[in-house]
Amino acid sequence: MNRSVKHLVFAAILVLFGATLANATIVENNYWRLGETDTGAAIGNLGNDPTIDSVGGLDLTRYGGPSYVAGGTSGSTLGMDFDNAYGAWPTTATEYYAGGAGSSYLFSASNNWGIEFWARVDSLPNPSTQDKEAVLISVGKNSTNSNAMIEIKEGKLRVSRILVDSWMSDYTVTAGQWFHAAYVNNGGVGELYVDGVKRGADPSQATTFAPAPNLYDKVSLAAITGAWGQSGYVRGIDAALDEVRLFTFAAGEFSIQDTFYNGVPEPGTLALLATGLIGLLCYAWRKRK
Ligand SMILES: [Ca+2]
Ligand SMILES: [Ca+2]
Repeated sequence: MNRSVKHLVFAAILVLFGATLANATIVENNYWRLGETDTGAAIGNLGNDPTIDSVGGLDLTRYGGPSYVAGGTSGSTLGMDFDNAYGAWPTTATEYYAGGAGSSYLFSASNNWGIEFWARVDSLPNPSTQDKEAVLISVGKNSTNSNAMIEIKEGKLRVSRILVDSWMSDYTVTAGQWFHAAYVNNGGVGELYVDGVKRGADPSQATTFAPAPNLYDKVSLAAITGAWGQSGYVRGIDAALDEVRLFTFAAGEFSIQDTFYNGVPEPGTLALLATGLIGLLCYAWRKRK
């Protein structure tokens, strides 16, 4: 093996190693790509029923007529658009996805979990005349009022748990603009990140999203699920969502760098690197002979 080939091989190994390490601390629980894993999905088409969870097998049922749109970030070709109307409270969502884990729970970890997604809010409710909160993502439980939500209130992103607690982030939503949001329960502290920057935290009341994840057995996109959803308060939003992921991480190990706020890694990238590395090794081996 000559010197330059050795260097190239070494560099390729380093890149591969680095790429593997980049997302090492996040353990995916559920991952809804909202298009890429749905058979026949194309921009403008009615969303599939169900839409596929490519990790945890919790496929979500379609309600109403959400449709595929162009993806919200690099590495995503498709996302999902919801056109819920706003009215006087209580309004009922007409377009959303929802699913439940049945008799089990969404997580087995007791803390250190998160949810991330890309979102584009198409229109905002008028807080004085229309339903005040518009729900982007909700996790909840069928039998109790445990719904926890990431929602829009008075133009800002807010984290809320019905009848328990809520707190505003300082992030003002711009209609029509995609952004990345990540809520994490990080060692018992609720934190909300937008586009990679922490925009709110709840150190005193970590119950916003309960530390005990066994409160949650349902998840919904663009509406509330759980007990409130069943009571008819299926409050929704006029927005598009993309690349929704529930995850856990080792205590103290969360880094926003491990989320998708810089875009979704192309599935081909690692394969391409591996192919390149094998090619280099073959070349070096042939040269030696
Ligand atoms: Ca996608
Ligand atoms: Ca919409």
